[in-house]
Amino acid sequence: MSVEEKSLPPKLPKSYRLESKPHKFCPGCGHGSVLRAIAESIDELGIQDKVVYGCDIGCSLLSWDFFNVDSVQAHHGRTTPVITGIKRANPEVIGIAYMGDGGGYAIGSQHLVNAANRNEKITVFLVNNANYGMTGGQMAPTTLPSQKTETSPYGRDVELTGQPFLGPEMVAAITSEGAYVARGTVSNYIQMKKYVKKALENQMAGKGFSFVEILAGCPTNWRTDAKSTWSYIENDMANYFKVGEYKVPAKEE
Ligand SMILES: Cc1ncc(C[n+]2csc(CCOP(=O)(O)OP(=O)(O)O)c2C)c(N)n1
Ligand code: SF4
Repeated sequence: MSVEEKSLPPKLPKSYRLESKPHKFCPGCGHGSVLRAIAESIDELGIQDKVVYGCDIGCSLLSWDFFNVDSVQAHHGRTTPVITGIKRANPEVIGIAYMGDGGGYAIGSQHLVNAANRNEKITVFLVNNANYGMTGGQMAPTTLPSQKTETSPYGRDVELTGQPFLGPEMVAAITSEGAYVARGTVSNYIQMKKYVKKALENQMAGKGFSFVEILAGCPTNWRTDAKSTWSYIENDMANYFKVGEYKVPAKEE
């Protein structure tokens, strides 16, 4: 039976690659919600045939076949320059770089900094789950003060390791006019999707760099049940990482 002949649940986004569903993320993982918001936005904006999607190293790579769009996979944070190159070679492309906080803010942070500084006309979505998910829950730049991880078993000591990294705040500071920068959370899907869609619209309008960080849960490494996963995102994370829009192009202000 072909994919088209299968009877589908009515609300699956058109841009999903159906052969890769159900997806490969752990139950309760935030990546699935973010990817759904991206898919719905691609559908609503009618850009499926223009999107080139790049995923990083980390659990984001599990989305290499998530969408029915041209896709590429790169190393930590290098998804940003790879998508930049594709966009520069073909400005008609809508380039999306998708990554985790470890890839974007630590191992490959230089790529985010320089693409933002150059105001590259691409879109970066970065999932902040406060740890290195794929490798078993080590401390990331975004790990909260006192948060226990595999490499901070007594809780993160900010005197020793610094304060959690504030990505949208940094990107808003180093981009120039035309950039769109926001932080959303999977605990407010409607708002998060609005930011995701606006970031893509900003690229479609050719205005500048667009960047959205999304707060998300990693229940497998946090060792949390559904209720405490949600509470950690909504309370602990959102108390430190303020959700909202950090930079919008002048005409929209
Ligand atoms: C240079 C380098 N260092 C370390 C690793 C091992 N590694 C693979 S995935 C990963 C963690 C990725 O974490 P993050 O970017 O936060 O994504 P998540 O899995 O949490 O979604 C690490 C450290 C690697 N592949 N390359
Ligand atoms: S390890 Fe964490 S980030 Fe990775 S798929 Fe599982 S819940 Fe998601």
